[in-house]
Amino acid sequence: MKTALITGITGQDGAYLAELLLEKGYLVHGIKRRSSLINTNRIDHLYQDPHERNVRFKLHYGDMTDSTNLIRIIQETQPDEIYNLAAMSHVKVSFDTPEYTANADGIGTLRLLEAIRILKLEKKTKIYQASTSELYGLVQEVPQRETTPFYPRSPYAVAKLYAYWITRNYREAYGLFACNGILFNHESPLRGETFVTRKITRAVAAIALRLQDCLFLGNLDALRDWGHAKDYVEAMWRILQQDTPDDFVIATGITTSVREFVRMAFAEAGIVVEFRGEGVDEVGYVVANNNDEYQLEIGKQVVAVDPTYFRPTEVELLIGDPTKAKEKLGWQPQYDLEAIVREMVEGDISLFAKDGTIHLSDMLY
Ligand code: NDP
Ligand code: GDR
Repeated sequence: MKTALITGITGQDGAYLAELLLEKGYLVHGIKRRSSLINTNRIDHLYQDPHERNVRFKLHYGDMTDSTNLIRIIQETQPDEIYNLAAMSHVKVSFDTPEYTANADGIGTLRLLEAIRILKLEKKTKIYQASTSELYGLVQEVPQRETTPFYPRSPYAVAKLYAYWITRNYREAYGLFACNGILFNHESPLRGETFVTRKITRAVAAIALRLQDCLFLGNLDALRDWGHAKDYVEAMWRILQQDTPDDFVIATGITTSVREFVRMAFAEAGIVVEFRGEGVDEVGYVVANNNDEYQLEIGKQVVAVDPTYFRPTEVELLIGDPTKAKEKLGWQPQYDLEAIVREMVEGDISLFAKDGTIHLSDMLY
């Protein structure tokens, strides 16, 4: 039985990856940081009573900012594969907490790589680093591929740039099986509520159910290459199953604006939204309602721009070229954007129908 250690197991990708590895027969260890409330909703269905025999899913308290803790967990678990998914992953928040982001996302990766060396596990333990399309930042070339120059545009992306290069350096310097997956945005019903896709699908559900009036967003022109998290964790696993360590772009090759995502999400609920105006004065309003369940009047304004959500430096256009992953990993995304939007909107409508609470966090970023 292979053993995997996942950092960031309570996150969107951690949950899907844990599920995938358990299906494949792995013993899965996850690192979870301490929180004042239990935040294991995404992985509760994988829970196994630790007092039973043959438990294949185990959680350990830990933090990417604590080397002693990481070394000890790796020593105890002796993993064949480490997936480093833990990060302060919100681009806008990284402008508020730049030093912490550098520590957790940048130096945190170094801590794991050094732990492998300190414990002399170079021959045994492979490591996957969650690199990101944010590395490309200011457009240098489209579509972006493995050889496209990086130009990070946020403290998050700069921290991830360090993590990318330290991973490559440990591969070249010490022969570690260390790989970067340069993943473009990937979404799902498990996506954090303050990333734009989930913020939109939650708002569509809340507006349709008349729990919320209007959705406030930042840059509607931003273009993203959106895939499904389930497809992308499959790519992570495939990257570590190669004969030699390498770096791969994982993307769909199709880009869509935030504005278009909003239209698609409302359309999924039967509500047709159009936009008028420009810049901070742009608004989205209802032009047709094809769903009798939702009492939304024609002309109602449901989207507005709030400059609070603008970023000091923005990434305007991401579109990835997944050719290398297709050829070498045999990887192919199964979901298109329409299917992703449908799953997310349906998920949020049923969530709000059960519990119609708007949380404070819905107002942030
Ligand atoms: P999430 O934000 O959903 O999950 C992040 C995880 O990291 C959570 O489990 C979080 O714990 C944990 N974490 C944060 N800080 C620390 C810390 N200091 N110590 C230990 N754990 C910590 O991210 P995703 O699942 O979406 O992304 C996974 C990884 O992939 C991240 O590194 C992200 O930067 C990267 N990435 C994501 C992409 C995407 O589109 N989703 C695209 C490219 C890269 P808690 O639950 O307690 O907050
Ligand atoms: P991103 O994701 O920054 O690409 O990082 P996010 O969904 O936050 O933003 C995507 C684009 O939408 C614009 N936008 C808004 N974003 C948020 N969050 N809230 C808004 O109200 C809003 N309005 C417009 C943003 O400006 C941006 O252009 C995600 C994270 O998962 C990273 O960890 C990962 O590395 C990258 O994807 C690839």
